[in-house]
Amino acid sequence: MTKLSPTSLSARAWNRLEALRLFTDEPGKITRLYLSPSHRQAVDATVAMMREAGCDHVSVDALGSVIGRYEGKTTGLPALLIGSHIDTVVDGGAYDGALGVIAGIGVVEALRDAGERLDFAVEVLAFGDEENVRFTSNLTSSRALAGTLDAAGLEATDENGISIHRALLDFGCDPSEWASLKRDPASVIGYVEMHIEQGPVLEAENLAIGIVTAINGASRWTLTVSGEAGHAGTVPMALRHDALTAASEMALAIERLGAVDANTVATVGRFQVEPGAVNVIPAKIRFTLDARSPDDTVRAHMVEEIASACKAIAAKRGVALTIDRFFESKATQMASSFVNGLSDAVSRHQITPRLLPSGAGHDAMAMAELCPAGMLFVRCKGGISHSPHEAMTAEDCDVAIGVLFDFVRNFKSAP
Ligand code: HGY
Ligand code: MN
Ligand code: MN
Repeated sequence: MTKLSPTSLSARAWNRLEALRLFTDEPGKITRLYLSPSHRQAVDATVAMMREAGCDHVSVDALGSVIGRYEGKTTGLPALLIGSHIDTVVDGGAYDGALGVIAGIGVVEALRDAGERLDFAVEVLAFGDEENVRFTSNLTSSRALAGTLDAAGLEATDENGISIHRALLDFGCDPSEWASLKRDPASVIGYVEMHIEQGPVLEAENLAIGIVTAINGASRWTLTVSGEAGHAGTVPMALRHDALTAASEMALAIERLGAVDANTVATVGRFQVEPGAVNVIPAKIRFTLDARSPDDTVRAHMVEEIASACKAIAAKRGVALTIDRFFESKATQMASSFVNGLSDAVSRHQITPRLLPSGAGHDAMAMAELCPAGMLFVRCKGGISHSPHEAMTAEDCDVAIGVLFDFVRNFKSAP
């Protein structure tokens, strides 16, 4: 088994990661939202990287995903898909998503450098709408390939009222082609995604790599609390209908209910105050909920409790509450054939195979609707992610690409 020469491949991969991190809409931070100007730059750079690495065909699809195909022994064979996303959160890190795309490009480059063609094609996919930050729809680009996107998904708007449909036209895509992106299941043999762990387990156990067993399900809501604006100097405390203090009590209830089960989490990530003046009692608060669990029944019960608690607080405080449940994803099991194949590849690299669930969502959730899916986790510093302090090492990147390359070369699609 020829191991990858760490200097050439991982150096090129590492340089590509460093190149991608420069594409941002907020200088000094990494903010690359779906269909933003920096996403367009990252798409164009990824096209060039895929070509440079030896992909036979590179294209940008109707939803802005970059697709690089490396043919097998003959043209047109079913493909093993290797993907992740190149969009980021606001002020995020350089590795969440990008690592999986760069690793896929690295595998194609290793095959090309070795002059190898496999019994299947390899396609590298750089999705653009995984973070669900700009628009209320999520996993749009991967769901389009899986065939689970509906037209309404393209009407989701951002906070400026721009729809995905409109943003795609401005991006240079033709959104009317979205339905044609659905892959024929016979044309794909599986999907594998490499991603930083975004958690502390691998680092704590001094492991560079882990194998994902399942991805937690998630519920995401926007809650709007409407109280009564008033003069901060004249309205007695007992007569107020302060939207902010009501929403704050709801946020604390969410924190309490999210902690009931050891494996659940509940987060208020965005909290917008109107009118937001120092001497005006807040009239309206719009805040978000992100609630997750590996068990869909537990999550359903938790969010039911959260809704009841928020409604009771609204009634007690005399404010109005509306809840927009804009995203829901079920817990997703990874295919056992992939868990086993990835474990074997990890063992061949003298690393103890560590199986673990993913608290974070990934494009693999969408792709698992199309074909068998698997994920490799790579250690990241302090488990930190969705932060400018997200970090990993070039050595772990090299090991990870070596394991992925090994998995791909030894992959046998199910009979
Ligand atoms: O939020 C998530 O789990 C993913 O990073 N979008
Ligand atoms: Mn991610
Ligand atoms: Mn993320």
